[in-house]
Amino acid sequence: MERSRFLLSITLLLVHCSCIYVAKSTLGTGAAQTNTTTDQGALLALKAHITGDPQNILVNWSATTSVCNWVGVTCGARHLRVSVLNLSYMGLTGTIPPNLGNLSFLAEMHFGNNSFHGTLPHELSYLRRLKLISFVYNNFMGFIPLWFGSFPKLQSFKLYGNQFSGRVPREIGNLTQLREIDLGVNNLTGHVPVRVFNMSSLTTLDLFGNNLNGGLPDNICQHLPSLQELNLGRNQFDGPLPSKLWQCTQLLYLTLGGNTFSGSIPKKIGNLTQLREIYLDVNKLTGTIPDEMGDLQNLEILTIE
Ligand SMILES: *[C@@H]1O[C@H](CO)[C@@H](O)[C@H](O)[C@H]1NC(C)=O
Ligand SMILES: *[C@@H]1O[C@H](CO)[C@@H](O)[C@H](O)[C@H]1NC(C)=O
Ligand SMILES: *[C@@H]1O[C@H](CO)[C@@H](O)[C@H](O)[C@H]1NC(C)=O
Ligand SMILES: *[C@@H]1O[C@H](CO)[C@@H](O)[C@H](O)[C@H]1NC(C)=O
Ligand SMILES: *[C@@H]1O[C@H](CO)[C@@H](O)[C@H](O)[C@H]1NC(C)=O
Ligand SMILES: *[C@@H]1O[C@H](CO)[C@@H](O)[C@H](O)[C@H]1NC(C)=O
Ligand SMILES: *[C@@H]1O[C@H](CO)[C@@H](O)[C@H](O)[C@H]1NC(C)=O
Ligand SMILES: *[C@@H]1O[C@H](CO)[C@@H](O)[C@H](O)[C@H]1NC(C)=O
Ligand SMILES: CC(=O)N[C@H]1CO[C@H](CO)[C@@H](O)[C@@H]1O
Repeated sequence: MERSRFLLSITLLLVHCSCIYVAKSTLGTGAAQTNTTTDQGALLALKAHITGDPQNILVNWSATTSVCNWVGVTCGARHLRVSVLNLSYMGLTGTIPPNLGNLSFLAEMHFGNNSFHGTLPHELSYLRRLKLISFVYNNFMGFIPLWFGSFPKLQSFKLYGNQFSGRVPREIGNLTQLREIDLGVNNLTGHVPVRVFNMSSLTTLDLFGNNLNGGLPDNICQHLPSLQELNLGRNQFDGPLPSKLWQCTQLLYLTLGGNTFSGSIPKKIGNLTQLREIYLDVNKLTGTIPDEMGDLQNLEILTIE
């Protein structure tokens, strides 16, 4: 009697539990499906904005298969929402529709080496989980939107090889997780906001081949302890080389060539013992090459005009 009542209560408990479980999982699947539909809608809108796909790569981007199986698309295991969109090297031509801002679980956006053009819709600012943005080697134009400063998790921001114009927004300085900034080979003008030289998370700062000008803060390296690559080549930077450059002790690559930097090469450059490549050519530097440069044991390339 006791035993059967005990068993009954266990059975009831199990039934009870599985009811809750079923209810929960139905709810979960429902929400996921709704939002998978949202993701599908966003990507079909992107497909509709693609005017050239010579290799017919997006042929299976259709409602007959789940978005998670579409080429270039990766879904997160937990939510089954689109987390990575990798359209690099697909030879695509087209524009970015505002609907991409609906991919609310997107963490990585790789659009490199295609022929996307036009401007970036502000709806992309809804993508709060973004960690990586790469639009390298496309034909995007317009200003770098200020809302790039609003991605709390962004680690890598690459716009190399487009036609972005205007200034480097100071809002980039808000991105406390940012490690890589690559804005090279665009048409950016004006001064680089001091805040950008003050982002202690940075390992790469590449502004090569723009029309940026002004001097560098003398204490530039006090706030960039992790910097491994600094590329400011082919711009219109001027003034002296920062005397505290030697404090960027992790530097591997230093490119300052093709500017109008003046004055002498700081002796303490010899303290940058990790340096592998240094480009100082085509500037207005004067004086002699410091003997201390002989201390740079890892140096493979040195150009000085
Ligand atoms: C879609 O196409 C890609 C390559 O063309 C292929 O790897 C993938 O399996 C296809 N997916 C489906 C669901 O057919
Ligand atoms: C993106 O796709 C390209 C070509 O399909 C591939 O080479 C590259 O490794 C991919 N990148 C990532 C981060 O998956
Ligand atoms: C997706 O985004 C577009 C444009 O930003 C919007 O009009 C639309 O309502 C969104 N669709 C869904 C299903 O959320
Ligand atoms: C990417 O595209 C650029 C310009 O179209 C080209 O110079 C570069 O070699 C390409 N990168 C690769 C790895 O194919
Ligand atoms: C950047 O941070 C400042 C405060 O430090 C804040 O006022 C501003 O709204 C932020 N900008 C963006 C785009 O998040
Ligand atoms: C770059 O900007 C300058 C002026 O800021 C303009 O005259 C020039 O046409 C631009 N070049 C391109 C390729 O957009
Ligand atoms: C640079 O960062 C330090 C703290 O990390 C802060 O005290 C200083 O005000 C910042 N300078 C600028 C110009 O943003
Ligand atoms: C910089 O290098 C000199 C030798 O060239 C050395 O005496 C000095 O201690 C080094 N300073 C630091 C901070 O590493
Ligand atoms: C689980 C999940 O991501 N739910 C979201 C589905 O989409 C709606 C509307 O876009 C959001 O409010 C939910 O949070």
